[in-house]
Amino acid sequence: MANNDKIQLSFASRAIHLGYDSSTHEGSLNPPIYMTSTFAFDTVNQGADRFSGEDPGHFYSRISNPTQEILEKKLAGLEEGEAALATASGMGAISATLWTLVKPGDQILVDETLYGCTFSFMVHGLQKFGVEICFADFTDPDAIASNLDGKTTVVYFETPVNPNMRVVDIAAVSAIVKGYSDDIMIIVDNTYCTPALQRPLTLGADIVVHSATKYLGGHGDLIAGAVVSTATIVEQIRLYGVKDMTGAVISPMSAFLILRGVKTLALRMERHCQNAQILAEMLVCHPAVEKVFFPGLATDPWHLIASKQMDSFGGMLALELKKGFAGGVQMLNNLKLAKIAVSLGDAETLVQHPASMTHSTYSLEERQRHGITEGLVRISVGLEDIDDILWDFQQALATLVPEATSVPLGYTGKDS
Ligand code: 3LM
Repeated sequence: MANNDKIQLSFASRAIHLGYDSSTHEGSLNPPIYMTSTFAFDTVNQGADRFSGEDPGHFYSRISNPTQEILEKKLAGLEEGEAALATASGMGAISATLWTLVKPGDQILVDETLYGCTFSFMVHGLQKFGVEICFADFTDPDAIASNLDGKTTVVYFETPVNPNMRVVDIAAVSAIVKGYSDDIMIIVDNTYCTPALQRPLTLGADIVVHSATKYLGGHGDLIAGAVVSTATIVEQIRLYGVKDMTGAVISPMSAFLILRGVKTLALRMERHCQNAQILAEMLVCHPAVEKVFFPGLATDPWHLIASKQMDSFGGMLALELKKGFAGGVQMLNNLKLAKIAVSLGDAETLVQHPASMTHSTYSLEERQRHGITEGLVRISVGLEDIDDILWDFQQALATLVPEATSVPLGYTGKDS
């Protein structure tokens, strides 16, 4: 949008218009996909100036590309950061960021539970190169304060946490860390929320990372990631983390698909949140269910913190069944509408078993130490009609408690 600085647009409108001016692209309502690896220079001098940074134009798509640039402007604005870098995957964003920021001898202080591949990148990757990884329970301020030391350069966490749905108070962690040292970089993985629900940079974080594969893309048809921060930090990560270290470059086609997905982000998140809330309220009353982990439930231990820092409670939930792991397997195998699949944030409701799938990068002993139980089932609540989602889970759970009524207390669907 040409003049987006002149009026204060809402999030939904900015998600549609920000970062793109159709008048500079032949009036094309949608951004062009610049499928090119290289860019021709008018003169040798112009080429040299592009390489030195004196001329800000593009020169090679491992560094920047016009379609990618439109996406980056949009994501930076939505996260309320100065700049963004779109990458080939969420792991590309995370690894490029950390390779840029740490050196041997540094310590990264990390929440005790992380997405499986982030955990294995830290423990099996960075640690091998002399970076110390220190785990602490970030829901406990004392645990953070007592583990910060002179070697700490980065503090890293997700919230809500994949897969156990703990919620970390971003403002509280930022106050503790910045009170200790302004130089420590606070990185928040905002994949579960997206900026539609939570903007960590406004709560004291320095860097936001994303798996754009998930809600940002929203349709399960691409793998991508993003980093948002100050212009200086983003350029360091672009020119060192991506250009020199990982090469985790986003395809212009994926950038275009995310731009298309983000247009409906606000609308989709609203429906994901509504569906998850209703499903959680049904599940928590179901006789086959032991425990539901969802911050939108008033009984959830993280409800107050989530209410403070999230605009709504998200579309992800987790549960334990009374019959434990075997019960979880039975429920998953009996679902007729929801798909058994990893990933999240798609239109389809996706269910998976973290211990054997997304978090199988932890050993059994590590899962026990890091708060990932063997019976945990994760649900990414999709955009289907809520009555159909409720029906599906009720019929699958009925196989576990055939003696119970098929419509448990708490059911709030249309035909109750
Ligand atoms: C998953 N997660 O099913 P990509 N940060 C978070 C994530 O959840 C993920 C990434 C980063 C899942 C992927 S598991 C084989 C499938 C909070 C990914 C990494 O590199 O774009 O996959 O993002 O939980």
